[in-house]
Amino acid sequence: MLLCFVHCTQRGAEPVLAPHEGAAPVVSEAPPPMEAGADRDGDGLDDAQEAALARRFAPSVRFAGVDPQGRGGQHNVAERYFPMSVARFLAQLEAGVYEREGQRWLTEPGSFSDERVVGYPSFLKGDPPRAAPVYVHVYPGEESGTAFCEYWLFYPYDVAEARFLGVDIPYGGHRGDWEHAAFKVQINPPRLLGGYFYGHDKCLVVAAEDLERIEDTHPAVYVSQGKHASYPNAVVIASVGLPQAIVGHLDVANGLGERWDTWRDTALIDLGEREQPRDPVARWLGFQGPWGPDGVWLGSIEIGTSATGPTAKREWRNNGPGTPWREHLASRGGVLVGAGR
Ligand SMILES: [Ca+2]
Ligand SMILES: [Ca+2]
Repeated sequence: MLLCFVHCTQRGAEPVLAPHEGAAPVVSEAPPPMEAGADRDGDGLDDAQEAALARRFAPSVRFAGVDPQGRGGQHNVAERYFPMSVARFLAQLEAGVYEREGQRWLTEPGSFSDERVVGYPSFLKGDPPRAAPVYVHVYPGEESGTAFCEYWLFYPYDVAEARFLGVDIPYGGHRGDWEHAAFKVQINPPRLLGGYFYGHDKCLVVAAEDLERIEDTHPAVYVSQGKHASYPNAVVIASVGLPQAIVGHLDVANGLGERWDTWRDTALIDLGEREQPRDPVARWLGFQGPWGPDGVWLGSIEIGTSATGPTAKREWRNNGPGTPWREHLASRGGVLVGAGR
């Protein structure tokens, strides 16, 4: 009965994988240098200045790890599914060659069609921690001298397990996951003006003075284990607004796992604007469909699906208004746990 109520449907067939000895596709996603004085994405900001702002305010991304005190219950596990280079993902999709669980696998090529991305397996772990690029979108704010910096991550898999009426079941996991956080900034002198943290269709707003930061301009972003929602502090918090006795799923964003200071040794790939994308991403930035074939249902309500990409989301170039973080924290019974590092 329970499993009839909570179920995964419209789930694309899993491709049949065979062990493969050949080489994995090799790709380069190196962006062309940003030219000072140029405005190739047509947003009114000097492109070289956009690049400088993106790096100046790039976040410290903190993944979840095992908490020795066990806070987080059944979800107290370390992150295993990390972001991935889109270029590398698409090369694998088109070759039908994947790396999973430390082995190489071969299947039929998938496709990146007008409707949705299909034909790739579940449980792809992404690139090794800190190896993926961060996709950035910088655009001018309405107030003179301000800008917004959005930081987008592509995860090939989102995994989750929840306790429904006391029974643990996998729910909500899906192929293709796009997550992000954004910051409003003052351009000169560079200063953080506020933060916007996303996940589970929420926008959590944080005032500048409440942002955790490194070297003054780099905010911390805590990523919830498996689901990859973004939070401004190390926290354990209900992911849905229902009593835990009915639906027990916690976002464990404790920051005890991998730490990724994205302004150091990370490719920050500027997306440009929807109408004028940059060369490395022009092929896929305008794609409006889901980046995977999965759907998850609670009765007749679709509660999870393969995610759409940056420009298909309403938050693209549209940060705030949202829910004040402290208000959300209190309403969900969230507990700040402190990363201890
Ligand atoms: Ca520009
Ligand atoms: Ca731009």
